[in-house]
Amino acid sequence: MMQLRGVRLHWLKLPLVRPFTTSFKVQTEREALLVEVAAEFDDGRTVTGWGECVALPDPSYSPEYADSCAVVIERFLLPRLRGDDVTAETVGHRLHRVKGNRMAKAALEMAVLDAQLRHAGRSFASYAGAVVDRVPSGVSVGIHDSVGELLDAVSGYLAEGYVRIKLKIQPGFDIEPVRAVRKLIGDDVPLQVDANAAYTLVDAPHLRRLDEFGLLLIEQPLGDEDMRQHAALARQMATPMCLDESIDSAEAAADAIALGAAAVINIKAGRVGGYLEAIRIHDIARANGIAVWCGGMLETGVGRAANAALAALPGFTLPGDISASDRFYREDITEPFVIDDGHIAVPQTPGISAAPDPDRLAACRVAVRDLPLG
Ligand code: SMG
Ligand code: MG
Repeated sequence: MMQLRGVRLHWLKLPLVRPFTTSFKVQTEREALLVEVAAEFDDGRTVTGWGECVALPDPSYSPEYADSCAVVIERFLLPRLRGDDVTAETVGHRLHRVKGNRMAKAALEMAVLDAQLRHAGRSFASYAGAVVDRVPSGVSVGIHDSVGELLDAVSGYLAEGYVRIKLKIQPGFDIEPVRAVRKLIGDDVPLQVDANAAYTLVDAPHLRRLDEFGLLLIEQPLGDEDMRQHAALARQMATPMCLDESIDSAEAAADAIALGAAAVINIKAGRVGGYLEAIRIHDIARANGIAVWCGGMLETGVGRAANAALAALPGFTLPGDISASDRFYREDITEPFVIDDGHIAVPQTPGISAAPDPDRLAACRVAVRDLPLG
């Protein structure tokens, strides 16, 4: 058990190596929010833990955004973590009465869990039940101005060794780009698409045209709240339906499975309230014969380390959006993750991730704030 003695928020800005365009925005930099906790344990030792908040700077991917998370952590979450009996496993219950705000909760729980694991000298991989020491690396390729540029980008990633390609699609950039990429890479390279909620059920006949390309899955074609409509679309398509934005909890995962809205689930710990809830979703999906894979939110090395360990659980049967650090960043804030023979190594050191390098942290930081503990 531990008592929180200090909580510090770090706002960072990291330029992207190239713009990343999805159906909802163009990103040229990542504004990251890190949570640093100092936790005092029963034996008197004080240990630092790090969490990464995956929220974007605006409510475009999710209702939450980085500054809303900072406010929620300070005003509503931290007051519930007072006392000397804090454990990572009880953070979720303590925060339960605060509705939603899952990315904020996830970041705080992650920092507490990191401190707890460091104190215990245990890796997150071992704690979570990882069964492999490296995970296959997929890459998410943004929307490009032309199909030619997209093909160049895809060729480059394949040359680096990525074992699965995910294409971002939107109305007007879907059938033809996917056809061209499938022709380029051949039938054997796993290919999938992600619409980030850009279509409606009226587009079903159009989306059905994707069936001819032998895709692994189509990710979140419809709105975040359209669970029933995803089930209806799934019945009209041969391509397996995968949900991302719609799955914000274990309950939502159970509903999606029961409704036939998801044959596959993209698990992102931040979206579902933390790594412990992510593991629960993995367990539910596995018990139901539903494949899962680990999504990405352009994490720094802190969050990337956690994702690599999560993806080493046995139900993660599809390659995740866990690419090398240099897919997004010229310089990371930790030792970079590298792709080796199409795989990313699962960290085995105590805690969830390496602590950020102090010089890199200082170089990327745009703001810092020590939160009152009350
Ligand atoms: O981290 O490799 C990554 C990004 C993967 O495409 C990716 N994420 O909807 O799955 C998704 C998107 C959301 C991120 S846009 C900020
Ligand atoms: Mg997605």
